[in-house]
Amino acid sequence: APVGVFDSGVGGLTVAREIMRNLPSEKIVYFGDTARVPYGNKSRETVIRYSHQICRFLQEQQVKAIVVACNTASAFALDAIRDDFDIPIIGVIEAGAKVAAARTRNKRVGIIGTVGTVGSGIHAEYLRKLDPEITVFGKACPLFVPLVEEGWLHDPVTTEVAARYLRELQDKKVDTLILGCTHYPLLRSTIREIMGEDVCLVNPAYETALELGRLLAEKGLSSTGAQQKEFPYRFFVSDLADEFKEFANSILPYDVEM
Ligand code: DGN
Repeated sequence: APVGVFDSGVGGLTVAREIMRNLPSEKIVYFGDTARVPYGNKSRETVIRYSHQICRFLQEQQVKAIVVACNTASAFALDAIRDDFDIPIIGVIEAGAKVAAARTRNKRVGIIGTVGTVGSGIHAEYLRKLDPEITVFGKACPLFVPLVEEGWLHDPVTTEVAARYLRELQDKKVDTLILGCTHYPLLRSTIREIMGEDVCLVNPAYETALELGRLLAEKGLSSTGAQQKEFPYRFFVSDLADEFKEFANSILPYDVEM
């Protein structure tokens, strides 16, 4: 059976991509809620309602586990959907927080994400449970998502925007920074340039793929990949399939069919 992956839109493809790279035997059914994106500035109740609807859809596709690839949906809806579906469900926040707690030396961790994710304070909650001495500094970077979707990954405008957003975290001397939004791993080199070589950048998309591998193994749900006859990845969106395809083809290693 496939793994279900969902996001508010195209961003979760950074998570799907890491699952493809790190767990190549797993099939994926991806759902991008492109009609209702962004989730980053919607209320908790709304994000929970949307997440529920999508999980029901994925359940109909017979998925064996669900990855909530969207940081905002993970922050707001993970507990609610875990209560209502009896397959394993993981979000993207816990795995990133675990790695950040393990990597920080000065116990000052930065988290960047949408207004919703940063405002939820969920990273601080996880991190302080892991290590009460850690101080978390959050900064919402709402302009990053449209810049990435515009394709301005290596652009002076993006560098300028990033420098402004990140100055505060530099002043706080964080030594570890969680890229707490689906789109931000695509800005990794720009963020690296500004934060410098000494700051550890945590990519929750990658960490979540590894966590999914551990979870599937533990539950005896891992695929062997033997005799895969069909193309292992299926994509569904709620709107604008052509735009989705264009973005997907720019970051995935093959041409997406829908
Ligand atoms: N996928 C969202 C997230 O990771 O928080 C970003 C896009 C959005 O809905 N604003």
